[in-house]
Amino acid sequence: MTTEPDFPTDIIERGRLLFARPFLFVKGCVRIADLPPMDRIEIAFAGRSNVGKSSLINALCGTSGLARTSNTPGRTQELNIFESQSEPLRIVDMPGYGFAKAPEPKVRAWTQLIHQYLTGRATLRRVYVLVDSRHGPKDNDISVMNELDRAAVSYQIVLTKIDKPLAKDLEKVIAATRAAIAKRPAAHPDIILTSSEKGSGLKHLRSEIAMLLAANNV
Ligand SMILES: Nc1nc2c(ncn2[C@@H]2O[C@H](COP(=O)(O)OP(=O)(O)OP(=O)(O)O)[C@@H](O)[C@H]2O)c(=O)[nH]1
Ligand SMILES: [Mg+2]
Repeated sequence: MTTEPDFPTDIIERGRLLFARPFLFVKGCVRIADLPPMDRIEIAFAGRSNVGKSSLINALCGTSGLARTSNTPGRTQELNIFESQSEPLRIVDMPGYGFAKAPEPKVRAWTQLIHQYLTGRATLRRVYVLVDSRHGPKDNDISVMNELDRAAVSYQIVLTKIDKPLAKDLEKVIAATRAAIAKRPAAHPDIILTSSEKGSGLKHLRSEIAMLLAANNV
């Protein structure tokens, strides 16, 4: 298993405190016009349908029912907004992409909403692109990375559900993911390994978010 970067202790502590205090659900947005004003830093969780975006937000915030999760792909259908009560930080849970079974007009509307949000939001400081650790990046993940590189929006890959694959298979997926992000201008060089089920990688992710706040002078 790869090791996590060494964060300064004050950053680790800030990350812990940030998520020890409540995050509240603010609203679900089906249109860009519904989004709250750009008055704070935003981070978004994007990824294929069913990859574990909503579960990871719940695990991160320590609140099981904050974001709605489901076994059925296509659970999250809006840009769901959560806000910290202690820091000027907003978390956006996005609908998943690549869900072929949804009705075509819905898929088109989601795709457009995701695209507009990811490439046109000035306060969006980091996109966590979630990738299933059993499969590695797929074509639609690569398309999203291309789009974020073009728009110069910072993103970081999070491998999800690491409780599922065998260690040797996970190592192969990590290597493939490293190769996929090498030389990408907007990609963070570190990959975060998580399991919402086991709580793995949460400290790493919280520390990255605390780093982001510090880097933005917040
Ligand atoms: N084993 C395991 N299962 C997980 C993990 N994270 C999520 N799941 C399961 O994966 C399924 C999908 O999780 P969600 O969090 O709803 O996924 P999502 O990416 O938000 O899905 P959409 O909103 O449909 O795009 C659920 O059945 C979760 O219980 C994990 O770390 N380990
Ligand atoms: Mg979801």
